[in-house]
Amino acid sequence: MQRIAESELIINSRGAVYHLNLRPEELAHNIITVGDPDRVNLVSQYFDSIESKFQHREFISHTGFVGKKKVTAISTGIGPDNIDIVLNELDALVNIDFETRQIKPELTSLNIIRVGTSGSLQEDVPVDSLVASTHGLGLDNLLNYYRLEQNEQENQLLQSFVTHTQLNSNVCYPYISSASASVLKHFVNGYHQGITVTCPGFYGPQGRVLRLGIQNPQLIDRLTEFTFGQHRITNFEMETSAIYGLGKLLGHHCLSLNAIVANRIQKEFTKDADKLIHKLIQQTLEVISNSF
Ligand code: R1P
Ligand code: URA
Repeated sequence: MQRIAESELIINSRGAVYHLNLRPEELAHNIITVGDPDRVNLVSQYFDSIESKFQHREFISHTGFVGKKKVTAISTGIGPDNIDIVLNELDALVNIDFETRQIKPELTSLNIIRVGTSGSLQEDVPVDSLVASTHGLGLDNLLNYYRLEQNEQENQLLQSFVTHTQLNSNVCYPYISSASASVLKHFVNGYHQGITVTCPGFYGPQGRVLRLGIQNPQLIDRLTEFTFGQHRITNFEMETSAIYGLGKLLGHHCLSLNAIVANRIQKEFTKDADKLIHKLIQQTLEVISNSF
């Protein structure tokens, strides 16, 4: 089997993968990703015990136990480019032998749950509610660098989306990937479900106008109005499609959970983001502890 060169998979002097600064034995197979490095503490404060803590750049990780389940909480920073690093390195930690630098003959699937904040695109998905993303629809282009194959229904949805939004190839080639059904099924009661659109920025790419004009002023309305069969877009943020696309290609079980802090239709922002995030973290850990 082919050996992966030092330049392609960088392992530091501690024997840890370069960006995440984690060795294979320092990662749990149940993983919670958060955008904000400070949020890792909020997750691990609910652990029954903490085994290890590491940091390199914006990638902070705490690993410990919730009941009998080992969990790693790790920060990704903002955006799909960071997700490219995090998903590839998490996968390398379980599926590449760091001694031989070869892909292991038996592959491991990780459970990866994003606990993030998000903006709602629907009036009936108010601030302080929670969304479990059935799909990640990427406007960020990351998965166009990989060989993501979309099925017939996904291709039809994308075609209809491009026609409806008028987002042409000067801006992006949208892609779509879905949540792991086996993880999503645990997040039904108390959660809205819908398509989450992932944007490569917070301002222009999410239709926010401060001082700069934007190419597609109709974008928010078009996203809100879009339907395909029983599917509609509930919200947008900046990581879900990248997690779903790479997770699917690498064989991991991924879910994105969104704490709705802004409603772009009602033009509201939550008064207590911390309370909402704590609730989502506690509910996620409860599912991991009881059902995984
Ligand atoms: C933007 O403020 C950030 O918040 C959302 C977006 O996806 C983006 O990362 O998620 P997090 O709260 O997890 O960072
Ligand atoms: N995160 C985003 O990306 N957008 C929002 O509107 C809120 C949180």
